[in-house]
Amino acid sequence: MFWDEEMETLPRDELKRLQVERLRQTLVRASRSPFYSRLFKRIKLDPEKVSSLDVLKDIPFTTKEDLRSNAPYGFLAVPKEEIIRVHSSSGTTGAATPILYTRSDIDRWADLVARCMYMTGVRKGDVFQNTMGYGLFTGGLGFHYGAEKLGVMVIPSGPGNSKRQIYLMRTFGTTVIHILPSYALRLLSTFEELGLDPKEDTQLRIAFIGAEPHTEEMRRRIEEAYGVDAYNSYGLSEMNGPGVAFECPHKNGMHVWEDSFILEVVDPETLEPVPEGEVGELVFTTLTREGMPIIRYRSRDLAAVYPDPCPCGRTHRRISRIMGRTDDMLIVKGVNIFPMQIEKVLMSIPEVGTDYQIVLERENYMDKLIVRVEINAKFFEGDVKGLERLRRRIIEELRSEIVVTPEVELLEPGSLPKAEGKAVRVIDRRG
Ligand code: DLL
Repeated sequence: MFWDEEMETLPRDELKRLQVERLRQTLVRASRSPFYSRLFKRIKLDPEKVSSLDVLKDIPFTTKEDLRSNAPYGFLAVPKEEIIRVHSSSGTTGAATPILYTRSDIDRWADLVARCMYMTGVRKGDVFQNTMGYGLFTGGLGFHYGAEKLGVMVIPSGPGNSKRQIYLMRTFGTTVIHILPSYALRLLSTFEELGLDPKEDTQLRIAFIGAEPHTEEMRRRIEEAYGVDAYNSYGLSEMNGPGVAFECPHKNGMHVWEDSFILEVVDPETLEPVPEGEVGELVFTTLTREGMPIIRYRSRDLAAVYPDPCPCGRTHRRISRIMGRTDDMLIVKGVNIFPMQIEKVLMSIPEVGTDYQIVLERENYMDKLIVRVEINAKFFEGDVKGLERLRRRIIEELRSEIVVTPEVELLEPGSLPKAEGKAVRVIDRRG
C-alpha cells in the first residue's frame, strides 16, 4: 500500500522536525545562488542558525517575476556542471521560466512520482501510457522517470494522434494512462468514430488527470466513460513538476508531500496566512532541491487545506482541488467568476459534449459573456425546438451559479479549436 511507508506515515511532530532540518539545509544551499545570497544579505538572515519554521515569515515571497528576471542562472545554487536537465513552466501567463535539476533532484522527483502512482494501486505488471508532452513540459518526462522507477512498462506516446493512442492502448493492453482531463474527454469522440467503447475495448483501470484545472463533474465523466478510477494530480514546474500533491484511493483531497515541500496558504491580497480549511493561495518551499532551491514561491493557485487526518494513514496534509488561479478570476459586469464554476455547470448537463470555451467581449462599454458549448452529436439531429430548450436551460443553470446571464452558443462536436497541450478555456477580447 505504501511506496515509502516510513516517510508517508511519519507522525506530524517528526515531520515538522524533518522540515526544520531540511529547511535549514535548503537555505544554506540557496544562499549560494546569486538571487538568494543578495536577498539573505539584505534581510540579514544567517541560514546556519535556522532552528524553526518561523524563520519563513521573515523571508519575502519569491514570484514568477523574480524567476523570470533572474533567468536562466540567477537561482542556480550549484556549479553549472552539476546540472543535468532543464525544464520550464508551460507559461500560461507570460514567458516560460527555466528550472534546473541535478542528478539527485531528478532521482528524488522520480521517487515522489513513483510514490504517487503506487499509492493509487499501480504495480509492476501494469502497462502505463503517458500521453503528456515530452520536452520542456514536466508532465511527460516527470511521469516517465517515476513510472520507470516503479518498474512498470512505459509507452511514451506523448500527446496527440488520437487514433494511434487508441491503437497503442489496445495493442499493448494499457492499464494506466496519464492524460490531460480535457484530452481524455476529447479522445472519446475518436473512440466513437472507430466504433469502440473504452470500457469494453481497452483494459484501462486507472487514469491520472492533472496539469490543468478541472471539476469533480469532469472527473466523474471520465471515470464513467472509461470505466477507470481517475486520480487528480497536481504539480508545478517550479516545484519539479507533477508529484507535489496527489489523491490517494479515498479521493478526498490531494496529499501534499510535506517531506519535500513546505506548504503555506495565504490570502492573496494581505499575504497573511488564512485559517486552515479556508481557500487561499498556495505557497511552496522546496526542501530537497539542490540545483535550484525556491523559497516561499507564490503559485497563484487557489485551494484549501483539509486539516483532518486521512483514513489512508498518510500524515501529509491534503489540499482541495484547485479552485482557480488568482490571475484567472474573471470580473464580468463587476461580478467575480471563476471558469471552474462554468465548467461545473456544463459538465453536469448530460447533453453537453466534451469541449467548451468562454469568450468575453465589450459592447457599448458593457461586458458580454459568451459561453460556447459543444453538444453531443445525438442531440443535434433535427429537433430545433429541443435545442432551443436546451440552450435556455444552460443559460438558466449558469445564471444561478454565476449570477451573470451569459449568452450561450450550442456547437456541433469538434467545432471548437483544439489545443495541443493544456486546454485554452477563456478568450478575453475586452482589451
Ligand atoms: O502542469 C505540472 C504537471 C504535469 C502537473 C502533469 C500534473 C500533471 P506547469 O506547466 O508549470 O506544471 O503548470 C503548473 O498548472 O500552477 C496550476 O495552475 C496548473 N495545474 C497543475 N496541476 C493541476 C491540477 C505542470 N491537478 C500549473 N488541477 C499550476 C488544477 C493544475 N490545476
